[in-house]
Amino acid sequence: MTKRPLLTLMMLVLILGAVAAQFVPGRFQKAELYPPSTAYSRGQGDTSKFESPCYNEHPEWRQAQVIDGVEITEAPACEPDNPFDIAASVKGTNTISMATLMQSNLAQDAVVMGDDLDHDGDPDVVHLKLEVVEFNGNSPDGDYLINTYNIAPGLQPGLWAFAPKSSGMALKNFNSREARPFLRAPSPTIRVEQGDKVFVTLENTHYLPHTIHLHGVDHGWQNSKGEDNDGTEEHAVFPGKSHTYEIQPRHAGTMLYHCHVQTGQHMMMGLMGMFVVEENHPNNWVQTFNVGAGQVRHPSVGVKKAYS
Ligand SMILES: [Cu+2]
Repeated sequence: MTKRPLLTLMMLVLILGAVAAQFVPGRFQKAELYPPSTAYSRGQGDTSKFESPCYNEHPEWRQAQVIDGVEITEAPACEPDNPFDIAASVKGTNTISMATLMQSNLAQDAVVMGDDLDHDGDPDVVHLKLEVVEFNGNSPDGDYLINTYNIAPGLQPGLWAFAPKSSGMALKNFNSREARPFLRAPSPTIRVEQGDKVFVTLENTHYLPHTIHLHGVDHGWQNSKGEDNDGTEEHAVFPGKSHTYEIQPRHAGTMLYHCHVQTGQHMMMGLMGMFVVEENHPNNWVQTFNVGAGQVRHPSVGVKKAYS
């Protein structure tokens, strides 16, 4: 009989403990609410204990350097672009050295530079090739899965992006699920000069039809073959097919290119990028593709100009 009050007391302590645990802030929600990468451990005023947000896989890519005569500025950002891609995007995959091309991720016909039509020291005929890539599964930002979308029975892509035509495989190696740094969202910024004759070829490497619509960019309705030049849905480029759009923009500006097939969905899946037309300047070798879509590591003449 003397055991009963002791049992009641123990049960009371357990119940009170369980109630009190509900008020301990963050104790039980943390694991569910936050993906691992955002659960930083913070030292008291000691920044050396901060978890580094950088992989810093390629410290040599971040340095300022000159490749095949192309000056490339330093990249302070975490995930720098491969400087060999930048050099090839500036000089063209057809004129860069083979050693540089081999260290880039670009196919030999990804950025083909042609004649200097106005004799001002830079090429004015530019042939670009874009593919469509799909991202699934892991994000490089953490070891959690990225959101996927049910677009059809059994099809759950995460993201799509246009990518300069590349060489080799899309993943880092056969055991990796990580895309090579060259394949990124958003789609690359494309940069040309006012008056350039630009040929943009979409090689549809994807399983759905897509187009490239050059939104706000000065272009004709038909290309020189009399085919569609506007990239609207009724002129979709089907899987395995390719199509070339021709543009000779008369005005400079910052515009957009995007897929125009099921526009609302395909654009939001990532099939859009900036299309920058710069004012024509002598010896202006622009960085045609900006894969990271951030820092331009080979700034154009107009950007470097000093104004009084
Ligand atoms: Cu599309």
